[in-house]
Amino acid sequence: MSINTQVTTPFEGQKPGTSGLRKKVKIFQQPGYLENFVQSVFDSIGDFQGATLVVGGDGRFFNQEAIQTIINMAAANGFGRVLVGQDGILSTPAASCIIRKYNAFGGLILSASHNPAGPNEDFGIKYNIANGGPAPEKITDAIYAKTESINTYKTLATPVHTDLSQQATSHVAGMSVEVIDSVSDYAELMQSLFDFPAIRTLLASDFRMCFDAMHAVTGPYAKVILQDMLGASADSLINCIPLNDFGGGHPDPNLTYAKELVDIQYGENAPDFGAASDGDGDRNMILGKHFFVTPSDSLAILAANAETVPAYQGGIAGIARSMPTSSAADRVAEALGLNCYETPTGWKFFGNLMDADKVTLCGEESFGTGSNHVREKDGLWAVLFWLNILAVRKDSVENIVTEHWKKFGRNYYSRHDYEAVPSDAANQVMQQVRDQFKALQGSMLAGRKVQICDDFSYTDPIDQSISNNQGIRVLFEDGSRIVFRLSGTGTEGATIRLYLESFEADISKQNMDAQVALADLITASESISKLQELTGRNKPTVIT
Ligand code: VG1
Ligand code: CO
Repeated sequence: MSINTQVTTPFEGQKPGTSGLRKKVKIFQQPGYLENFVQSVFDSIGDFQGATLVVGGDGRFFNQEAIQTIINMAAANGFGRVLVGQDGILSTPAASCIIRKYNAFGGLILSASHNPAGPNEDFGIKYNIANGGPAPEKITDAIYAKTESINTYKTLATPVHTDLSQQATSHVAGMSVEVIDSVSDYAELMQSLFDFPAIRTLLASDFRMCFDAMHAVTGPYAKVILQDMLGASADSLINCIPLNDFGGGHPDPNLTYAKELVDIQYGENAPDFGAASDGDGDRNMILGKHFFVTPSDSLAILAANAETVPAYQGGIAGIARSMPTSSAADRVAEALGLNCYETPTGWKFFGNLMDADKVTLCGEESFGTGSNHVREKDGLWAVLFWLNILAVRKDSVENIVTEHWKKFGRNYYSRHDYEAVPSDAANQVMQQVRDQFKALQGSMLAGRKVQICDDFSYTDPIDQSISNNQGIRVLFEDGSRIVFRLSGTGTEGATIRLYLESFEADISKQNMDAQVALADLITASESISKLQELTGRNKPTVIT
């Protein structure tokens, strides 16, 4: 079959952000747009002739069309085999699992995660390397540089359409295309990690749960694992049919966007446990009866209870968290004598630490937790981890969390997002704080002494690569923090994230509402940033 070397010209702005390239579907639908990016990936990753590429996505609008394009380009570029999830479906952690299990060269994951989907919404693509994790910055930088100079891409002169609806192997210009079960490899991995018999017993008792797939990719995974393998009742799984527009929703598992689940968990006769995951299945939200577990606390609690899970019974090597994530996990690491690392935001920074066995568990405040079983954060893994803890400890979510606070202290934590702010205003807010670094240092703010103000930068302890400008930190002597960061995943204007944290060791003061406990820091953050004044917003879009 003949290869077509198609002449093209660069598109502006094909720069991967925190997690891949995300743009409006309409932008991706321009002729050559996806092709330019995919060719730029292929030109930046080394010699893959005859090797295996994993392809799959979260099922959003444009997923299947993009997969057909990628299959033709992979064949024209010399890959030997493509593994693709049935119907084009692979959750992000399942893709990571499959890349590792089948020794693939890498994978292309089609997702804009929790961003809404549909013809007028978002699409995304990212490249994961052979360890199953997101490509590190040196590769994403090379990909971006290539998109700026690209002049040809390779595809087949006569495009082939692969039937993705059946598990079967076919051949495209000498390359084999295997349409595989999207769930089974991942389900098998989960079974090898957790105490399935104990969870099955828990679910067979009077314990009640509710899992919300938010009409996104985890529906089929939850059905197989929670329902078929673990015996959860059908009515305990909601919104489990993946839709290409996620039912018009915003599959971001937080207190604002997962409203249906939150109403159930805070309603009358609420289940004992509630959980949700996001568009591509790498995030999780954990709820108890009338109780919300912050993602930062969740990471700390998983670490403190790791010995309840068969896979981690022998102990864990260490914990890593992204900079804005609260230091609750650090307290556990300290108490257990474990390694503890603080990285920039984005899962790509955890890969080296896990590959070098420096850490076992990783987490982000943005509802992401995971371990070295794959190289992505993993929503259902976190749900199973919690179920495993509940099965072993036979206690409520609320008790487990409040007991944890009593032992380690409570890190009050909240994130305020101001979404789709004009970029100029967002940059002014950041500059406003930067301009005060000197004056703030050593001064009193919100009744506390400021210890350090800086732009967070990170040197990777394994390969020594440096990442600068990863968020502005105002650190107080008592361990409290105010952090400002601009999002790297949005597709409209800029999103400002304001992260707030304070520590409370006094047991009698650990049961306040986080917004109340953090009120003085919230006021102080406005006084130093003029955020609301400069953006014209009088409240955050989302509070988590
Ligand atoms: C956000 C989160 C970050 C996460 C990233 C990708 O990035 O803050 O912690 O790793 O999304 O998650 P940003 O740059 O918008 O703050 V996902 O679930 O979109 O793959
Ligand atoms: Co996601």
